[in-house]
Amino acid sequence: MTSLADLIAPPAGSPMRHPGFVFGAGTSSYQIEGAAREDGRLESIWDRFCATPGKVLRGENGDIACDHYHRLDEDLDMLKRLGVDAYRFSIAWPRVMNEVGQPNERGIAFYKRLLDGMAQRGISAYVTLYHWDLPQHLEDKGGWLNRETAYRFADYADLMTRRLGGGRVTAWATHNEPWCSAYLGYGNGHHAPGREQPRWGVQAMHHLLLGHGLALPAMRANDPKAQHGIVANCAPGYAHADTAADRDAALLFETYQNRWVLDPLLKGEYPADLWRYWKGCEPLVLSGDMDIIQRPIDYLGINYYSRAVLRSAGPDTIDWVRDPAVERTTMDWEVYPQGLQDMLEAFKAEYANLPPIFITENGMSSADTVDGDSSVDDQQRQSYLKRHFAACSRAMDNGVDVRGYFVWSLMDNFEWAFGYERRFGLVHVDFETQKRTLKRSALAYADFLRERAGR
Ligand code: NCW
Repeated sequence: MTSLADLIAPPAGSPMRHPGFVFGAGTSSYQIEGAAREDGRLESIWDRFCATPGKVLRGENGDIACDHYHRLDEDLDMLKRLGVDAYRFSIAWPRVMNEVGQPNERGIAFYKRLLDGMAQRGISAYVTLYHWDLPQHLEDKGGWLNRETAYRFADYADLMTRRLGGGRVTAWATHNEPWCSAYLGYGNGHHAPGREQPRWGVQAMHHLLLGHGLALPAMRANDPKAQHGIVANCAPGYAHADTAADRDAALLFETYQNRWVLDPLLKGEYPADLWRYWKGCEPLVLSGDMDIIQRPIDYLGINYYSRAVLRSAGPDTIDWVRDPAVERTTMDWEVYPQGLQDMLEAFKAEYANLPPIFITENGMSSADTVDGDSSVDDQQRQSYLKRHFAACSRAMDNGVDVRGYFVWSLMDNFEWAFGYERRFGLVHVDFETQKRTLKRSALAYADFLRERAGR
């Protein structure tokens, strides 16, 4: 008979079953906290974007979200029940600093309580500094198009690592998915602040990466025992047909999706091919910037969800090919576990100095409902996770140094421009009552983690 743990567990003999391998779950501040106007929290670009008609499905916003700010202890107990080694969350910059860069003690106190609550429960902390909620007053001065924002980010990182470091945090990440902040925020306007010019996306990326590099020295000085890194969303591209043109299309996709971020960080340069994709969009790069950006990191966080299949649509132009027959999630993303293995192995081959990797996000959205007996049987998620764990395991068997894996997400939450409809959680949230219900995937994850710990 298969146990609950078997619904999800990595294969027998997998290096992910080793007790040193870190398993966790993740969230981000704007997606779960709510309390948008409490304790001196400033307006963020997501508050403004949500209030702009037509930007978010059904006009939803993060004002209440999972009300995590007021349900901290309950949520910490839920994490404990899951039995995870680690929890990845982000700090809301607008909560912890005022307009002139002074600390907001009430906001900082919340994260101290969170970190103390985790320590009491034996859960280690992986903390992201920037998961997309820029203070609106900085956007009013140009946001990530303004070079100054990179320096303000470094000040913020300095303050946080000084005030919250000292043994409480296992790993800091500067940014979550700078590709999304830059391209979706400034290039195509799907995300806050909703600016829409490719060349803005490219300049915003440069300043995000610069902010990352500028922040590192103070982070290391303030919290020398912690690991310091960054998190990128990455996806492999596959040629639709085995032709030179389609293979080139796949390569160009990977350049714009992955190398745009990873090459500056790990090679100190933008890939030359990027300017075939972003023609005439080269950013303003000052002398010394690339050295700052390529400062060494201790780990690289990778968020993996899906792959893309590409075909050439003329010189330097690519088309996504959509196969209607393949399995998809409610995000309309293809379920393709093999892509995780392929991509990790390709990164190992491509970057001689690839740091240790954490899969900082992997998971899926589905239309989960609570059955009468308080159960949520999210079969697709159980199978999705099991297959992705197996793919990660194969990459590790082939020599890729993966140290941990965080399921996205701990609980259903505000899924940005898609509002509350796309449910990524291991835990179901009823947004009317704020009742949390562990889905079957969560129960299976907990069972696996209990078994692994020999409890
Ligand atoms: S939209 C997006 N997400 C989701 C969000 O909830 C989270 O805050 C993000 O970190 C889930 O994880 C991230 N990321 C955009 C990634 C696009 C990947 C598309 C794959 C197709 C090739």
